[in-house]
Parts: sequence; structure tokens; C-alpha cells
Amino acid sequence: MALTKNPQLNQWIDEMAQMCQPDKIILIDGSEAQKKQLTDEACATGEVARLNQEKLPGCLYHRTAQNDVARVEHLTYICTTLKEDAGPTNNWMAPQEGYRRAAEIFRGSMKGRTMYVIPFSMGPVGSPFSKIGVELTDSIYVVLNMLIMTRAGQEVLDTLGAGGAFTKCLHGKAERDVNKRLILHFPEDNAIWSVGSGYGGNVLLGKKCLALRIASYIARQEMWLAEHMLILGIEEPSGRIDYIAAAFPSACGKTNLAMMVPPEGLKVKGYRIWTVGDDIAWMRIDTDGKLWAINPETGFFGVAPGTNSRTNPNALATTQKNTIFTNVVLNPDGTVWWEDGEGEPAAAGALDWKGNPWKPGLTDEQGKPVKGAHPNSRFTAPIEQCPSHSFRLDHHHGVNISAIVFGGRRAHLAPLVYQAFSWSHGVYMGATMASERTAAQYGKQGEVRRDPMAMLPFCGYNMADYFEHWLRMGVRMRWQPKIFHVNWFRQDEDGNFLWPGYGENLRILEWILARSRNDLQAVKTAIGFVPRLKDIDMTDLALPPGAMESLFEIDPQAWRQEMASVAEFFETFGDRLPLELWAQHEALERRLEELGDSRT
Ligand code: OXD
Ligand code: MN
Repeated sequence: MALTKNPQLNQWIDEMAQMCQPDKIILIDGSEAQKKQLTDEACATGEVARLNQEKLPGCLYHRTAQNDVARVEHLTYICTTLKEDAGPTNNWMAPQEGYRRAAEIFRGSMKGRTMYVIPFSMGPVGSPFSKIGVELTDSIYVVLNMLIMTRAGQEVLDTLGAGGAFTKCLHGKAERDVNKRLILHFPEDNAIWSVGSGYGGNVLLGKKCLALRIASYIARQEMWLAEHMLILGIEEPSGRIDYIAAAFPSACGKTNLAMMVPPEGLKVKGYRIWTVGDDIAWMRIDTDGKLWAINPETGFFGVAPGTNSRTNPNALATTQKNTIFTNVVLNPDGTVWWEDGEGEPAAAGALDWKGNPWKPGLTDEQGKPVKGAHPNSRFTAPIEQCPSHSFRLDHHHGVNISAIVFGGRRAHLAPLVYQAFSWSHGVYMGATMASERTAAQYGKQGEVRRDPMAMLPFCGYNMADYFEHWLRMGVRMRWQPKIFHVNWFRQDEDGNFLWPGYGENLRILEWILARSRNDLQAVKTAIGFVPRLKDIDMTDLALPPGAMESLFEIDPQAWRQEMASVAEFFETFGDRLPLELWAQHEALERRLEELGDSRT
């Protein structure tokens, strides 16, 4: 009997099953009963383990293979007919070649295994913002994660109907051999093939692969935006809630910002935060000419290390039940721990992320400390469990975006906050973002890389066309959100952070919203508008003398150096780069020469 009422879907499942040769095919219906059955099965095989059900009800533990702990950008490809359509920032493979190479690995790889069919919706089921995908996978871990991260099950199939379009997402663990691992995107076919990995970012295909790479390609054609952005609402003492969307490169504190807790001084005034999303925003111009955004996901796939009751109490509260922990320390009492987490790990009997006996202070043969949790270890948790979750999560049109914020991790150069002069200037600010590499990507940590709009690893087409698309979107809006850049990570000469960050960042968001409403004057500098220091609400926050001035210092010499590196980056796009970005670049050059920093 046919598995679904959609002939195209049935045919595709058949073809993929013929290639992968699973013993069984099971349709994921989204029911609690099926979820329990699959969890029992995965516990029996050791794929996951139940944690202490009294202390962490509904929580599971999982370890990935040791060579499979992060996204693999060097094995991630955009497979378009023309190489130029993938652009200079993506790895490219011809579609035929991609299918051929991956098929060699997929062929027969599910013998003795089950293929699960997961129908899922990115965005509220049936919303005009949403897209449907179907993931085929041989991993119960993937199924359980997808049930947290997306709306999955029968309801989605019912909405898809007999003729609806969907993204074909095929995942197989195969041998989990790094030499037989490929993450392939076929935007022209609306398809994703991921083989040889079990790590979230490579295998939860609704997330980076569909909701960013494939969606960005579709969004350009349909005139919307698929962005690597958090969405958060800020409720002011008057009760008014304004929403911002913010892009930061991986592991720059996006999850922390998305669910921040206002500092006491602002809380008593009546400020509240509403979390809409921590990673991805899909944004459309609605009939009112304004920009509206949804979070297409329903969960967090957050980095565990560094999450504690000071940095992110809401994340900690979110992960107390129904959460999957991956590659963290397993305590003998069935609880979990990670570096810079809460409390102490067990003094004896704990296992590290590799499954080896581990205790605090352990060192290797060279005397180097051995980490208990992998630096990119993760929690997968339902957004509904977040104490600050927005009451608009399921709203079909999402929330109206008042401001767009770009950010990076820069020890020097970029001031704490500055505002673009115009939409085009804001697009230039986004296109020239740069940050230091973190543990979420495979490769060398610490080095600075350009990461336009935090989309470098996630844009499914030529980024020059992506910039053009951003510029065009601005023209189409009747009411454009104002665009800002923030840098929470600026340091003094001794390498100390100048700004306390975390909940204190709300003080900067307040200024951003006031500027979005044209409520405040600002200081015009060469790079953009910066605050008059008196306009930053410093209730109950005392910084060392001179710190605020340093946070807003603009060093024209350093900026000129930066611009040389920007020019080099822009040149890689040849004449496909919109002229408007070069015009913005030259205008900034002129302003740096003529204007300098008018505050000094
Ligand atoms: C992530 C990322 O969200 O790497 O995991 O950006
Ligand atoms: Mn991300």
C-alpha cells in the first residue's frame, strides 16, 4: 500500500529505498506513542540513553562518533548547473556528479536498518510563510531531534495533500566515515542529500540545509528573506513590544541574546524579553509594506558549554526536561555537565563525551587539561519550555521587525553599536561583517573571517546575487527596519572585555529601538550614527572610567586597513557584485577622510 497520498512523494521514497535498501520503512506520524516506541528502541541499541528521569524527565543522552562533532564546511556543496550560480564562497559540484558520488555511498547503506520518513513543516503548519520538507533517515536520533526542532507528522502530510511541493531531504549515516561524507544541496531540484554524518548541523536537514541554504535560494525567487538571525521581542515599561532580528556568526552568543534576562535595574522599570527564535528568521514583506518574521523552527539546538545561570538562565530552565544532550559529560547519577556550566561535575564515576572515565582536573600525557564535554556539545530543547518564549510563536504572519542588527566578535575596530545611514548602507554593513572562528565550525579557531550577514556557510547561491536581493528587498518595503551593527566583544589593551554583555546588552537594544522610532538624536561619524553617551540607560551599571569612551572609539587608520580587506573580499565576486556596494565602500572611504569622528 502507498505510504502517503502524495504520488510524487511515494515515488521518491521508492527510488531512495531502492538505492539505500533499508529492511523497513516507517512513517513518522508525530504521535507520543510512536515517539516512545522509537525512544525505547534507540535505548535498547544504545543509540541514546535515558537520563535520570526524576531529575531530568524526558531527557536523553547521545554521543556522536569522535570524528563527527561539527558541521563540515569543506564537505558541504551547492550543486547548481552553473558553477557561477554557487559563487566564490561556496563549494560547488555539478548536480550529476553530486548525485553520482553520494549514491555510491548511499547504495545499500541502510541494509539491516530502518528508513524513517519524517514529514515536517518549517513554520506553522499551513502558514503562507512555511515550507514543507520530508526527511528520509536511518537514524532514530535524527527523528527524535526533528520532533523537537520542527512541526512533524501526519498533520504536515495532510497539509501537503496529493500535489503539494516539498523539499526532498535524504540522510544516511552510512559508515560515518569522514572520507565518505558529503552534504549536498541541489537548489534547482529542491533536494538535499547528506551522507556519512550523524552530527546535528549536517543531519537535521530542516535546519541549516533547508531553512537557510535551500530557503535562501527559494526566497530570492519569491522575494523574501531566509536569514541566520535570532528574533526577539522587547517589551517596554509602557507594554509596547518591538521586535528585532539579529545576525551573528555561529556561537557568538545568539542563543544567549535571544533569551536574555533584563538586568535588575531595567527589570524593575518593567522591561521584558520575548524569545521568538535563536537561529533562523524567515521574513516577508506583508500587505502593510512592513517586514514580518517567523522562526521556522520549534526548538533550540544550542551550544552547551558556557551555558549557566549567569550567562543564560532561561536556556538552563528550558533544558530541564524533554531535552536531548549530545557530547556532554555524563554523571554517574544520570545527570549531565559541561564546562562553564552549572555546579560541579561528579568527583568520580563520570564519563566524558567520548565515553572515557573523566574527572575534573584530568590532564593528558602532555599535561594539557582534558575537556569533559566537547566544545561544540549541544542541547536540543523545545522552545515552548523556554520561560521567555513568545506568545506569538505560532502566529501565521509572525512578528513585525522594527530593527535589523548585525554583529561580530571583534576584539578591536567595531564600536559597541552604530547605525547605518540608509538601507543600502546597512546592506553594506551586513556584507562586510567579520568575526573570529569558533568551535561550531570545523577548522582553525580564533582566526578572523569575513562572514556577510553571518550567512557565509549558509547561503545557497552566489552571495553577490544575495546582496543584490537584499538591496531590492529594501526598495520593495514601504517601511524599512533600521539597520544596526553591534560588537559585544571589544577588548582593552590587556585583552579584557570592555562591555559586560549578556543581559546588559538590553541597554543597547533600548537605544536601537528608540532610534528605530526616531525618538533620539545621535552622533554622526564616518561609519554611521553612534549614541550620545547620555542616551544609554546605565541604571545600576558602573563601568570603569573611560570604558564607554573606548567602546565607541573609531580608529580611522584601523578602518582603512579593514577596508582594504573588504575590497579584496568584494573583488572575489568580480562584476557580479552590485555596484551599489562599491558605491557604499567609496562613500565610507571619503567620509573617513573628510569627516573623521566628529565627536573628537
Ligand atoms: C549553529 C551554527 O547554529 O553553527 O549550530 O550556526
Ligand atoms: Mn546558527
